Amino acid sequence: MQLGLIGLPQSGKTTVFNALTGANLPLNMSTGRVEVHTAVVKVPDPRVDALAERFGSRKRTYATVTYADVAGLSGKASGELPGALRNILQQMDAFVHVVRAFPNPNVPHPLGHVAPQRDVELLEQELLLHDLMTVERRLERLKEERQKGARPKEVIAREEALFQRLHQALSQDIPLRAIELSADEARLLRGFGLLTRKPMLLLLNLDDEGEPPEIVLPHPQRTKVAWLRGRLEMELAQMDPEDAAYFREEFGLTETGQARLIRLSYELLDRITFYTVGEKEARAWSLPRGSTALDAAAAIHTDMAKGFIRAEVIPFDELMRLGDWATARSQGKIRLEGKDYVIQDGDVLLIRFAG
Ligand SMILES: Nc1nc2c(ncn2[C@@H]2O[C@H](COP(=O)(O)OP(=O)(O)O)[C@@H](O)[C@H]2O)c(=O)[nH]1
Ligand SMILES: [Mg+2]
Repeated sequence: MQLGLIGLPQSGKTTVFNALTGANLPLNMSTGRVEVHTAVVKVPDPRVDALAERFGSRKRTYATVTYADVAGLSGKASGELPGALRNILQQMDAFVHVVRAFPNPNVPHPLGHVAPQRDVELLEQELLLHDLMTVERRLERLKEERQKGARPKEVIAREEALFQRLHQALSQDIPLRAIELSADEARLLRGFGLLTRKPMLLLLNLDDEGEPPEIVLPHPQRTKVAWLRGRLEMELAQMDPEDAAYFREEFGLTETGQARLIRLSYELLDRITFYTVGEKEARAWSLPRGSTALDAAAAIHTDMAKGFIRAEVIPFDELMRLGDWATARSQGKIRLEGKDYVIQDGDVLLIRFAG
């Protein structure tokens, strides 16, 4: 799962990238070219830790997300994103929009002064315009297809109705992430790389002190707002842990900003997490919401899916309350589920399969 850090030049994207990933990319490197740097990050998960401690697991494996530091958005909202940038943005599963909220006289804002609400709207305009053009092109194509009779009439009509709905929304500055779509419609749109369809985390990048500004969202669906003291967190991420802990206390930062944000961005992806646990390993697995026991088995190993017999399932909280698998089983708390069982977030699974 890939999260793209986007934002105006000098908003602190690379700083935030370094803070989140522990990387050490150079700052102030806006070359005007399209550039991407990626890093894979573990999603901190107290459930993995609790399971590992309870079961004495030797290894802990967390879910991961990939962050991509994407340079190149101008904030000019001209509508024509450079092709290379468009390709990169279309591949992302969600965006983290780094919004500059730090005053720094040494770092000029590309638009003259710091105004977070304006920057949020400006970048959204850029994404909206991109999608509007994509949708218009598609509507043109569908019209041609209708005239040629290339595909069955009903199929084209259904697609046209959907794209018209999208067009109407986009023309009113409504991002597509705020629109209700059926599963079929969502599937149909998947290949079009519509940027406002992707979930969005607005990350206010604050200075070492000061409160986060208020952001007004006319369409808050599938959007989260958070803040980070970007430069401070980057410096802490690059210190040795003891010194970092001392400074954290000084600045009143309890949980690491890094951990908090990684969790939040994982939640944005609307995935569910299930777990497997044994003496060897306690492990988190990430799946799209709505996945079945068979999908879970396939995620672990193809042989498990092929020879699937059943899944033994217990919710994390219940397992922790009862203490261990044997107790849970003797009390009849382990459910036996078939292939089609829809996995719930927090389920602990044991897959029985014929190997
Ligand atoms: N004072 C302050 N400066 C910051 C903060 N975050 C970034 N900067 C500075 O802003 C400049 C641009 O940061 P950079 O991460 O390269 O921005 P990018 O162009 O969005 O990747 C650098 O000089 C950073 O040190 C912050 O939270 N506070
Ligand atoms: Mg940068």
